[in-house]
Amino acid sequence: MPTRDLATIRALYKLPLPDLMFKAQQAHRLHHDPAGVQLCTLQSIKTGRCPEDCKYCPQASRYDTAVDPEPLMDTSSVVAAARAARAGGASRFCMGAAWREVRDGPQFDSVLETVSGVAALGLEVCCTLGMLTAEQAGRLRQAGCAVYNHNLDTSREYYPSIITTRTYDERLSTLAAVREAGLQVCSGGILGMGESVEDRLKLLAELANLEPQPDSVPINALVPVEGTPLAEREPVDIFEFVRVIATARILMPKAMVRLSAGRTAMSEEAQALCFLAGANSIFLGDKLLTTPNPERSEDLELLARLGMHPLAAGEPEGASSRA
Ligand code: SAM
Ligand code: DTB
Ligand code: SF4
Repeated sequence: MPTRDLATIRALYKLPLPDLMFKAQQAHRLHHDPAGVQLCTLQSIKTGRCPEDCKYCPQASRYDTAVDPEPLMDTSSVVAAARAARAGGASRFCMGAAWREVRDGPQFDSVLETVSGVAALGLEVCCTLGMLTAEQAGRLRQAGCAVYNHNLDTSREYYPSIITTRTYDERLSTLAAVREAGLQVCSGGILGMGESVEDRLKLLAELANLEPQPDSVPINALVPVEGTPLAEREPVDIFEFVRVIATARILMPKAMVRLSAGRTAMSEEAQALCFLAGANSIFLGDKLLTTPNPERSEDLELLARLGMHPLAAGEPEGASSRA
């Protein structure tokens, strides 16, 4: 079992970039196809009017942003979107709702029906619906959901500067409930919110010390959105971003490390560096939940130029063992 104390993590992060990249690639090749990238599509199934105060989020009702609120989508509309995503080459379909938490009742019942419909298309289903109990996570699993996304976002220390309407421990309890129900855990964070490098390393330590470790670790670059308190943040330094990806890859070698939000502000070369550092998943399609993402055709072309290929559904974790 590798040591995952902060000093060791810091020492890794601070290695000369070529050494860090080499270690990350070694870890990557032990558990993954180094040329494979999982393509996921995001769908916001309930948009805006969120009661939480996450300072980065365009969907929080307390900030005046350009997001048009939308009530919960019905099952047939979401299944149609999922079918289109599958036709476009996605193997995982992630549904997000601007909820603080899941509440039992007709809306959750509708989400369960939607999950069954999307799973029946052969897509891997991921949901991100806010806090939930183990019982609710179990119902999602029974409906065909494979993965639950719930981000820690940042270090425990920096968290209260970003979110005050729920605690770090509540985040961790939801992750425990997700695990207890037998769902895969997807949890990561956002870089570029004004946190220090040390905060980023503490986030990695939190994630890497979960037992078991997350199956999937999304690393988002903040998408600064007008109207949110973080609208004016400077973009994160790309080499710092790449270092976080590489460090995450070394600390959590079996996880899918996802190059998530923020790619529209990155060059193709920067994204290629992220793949070389061990990122092996991206969101495909010109919209994330509410903010822009690169065009599907541009992404497919970039992968082709790099000689990389999409991973099929169900293939990733531990599918290939290469030295
Ligand atoms: N409401 C649920 C929750 O917060 O868990 C699920 C949806 S929420 C939009 C999912 C994640 O998107 C957040 O945890 C955050 O990490 C990410 N996110 C939201 N706004 C973002 C932004 N402007 N830039 C980067 N990531 C963002
Ligand atoms: C994650 O870590 N990133 C995705 C997914 N999980 C749900 C969400 C990114 C959202 C970016 C802001 C938006 O489009 O609203
Ligand atoms: Fe709501 Fe999630 Fe946005 Fe926070 S990140 S405001 S909980 S939708």
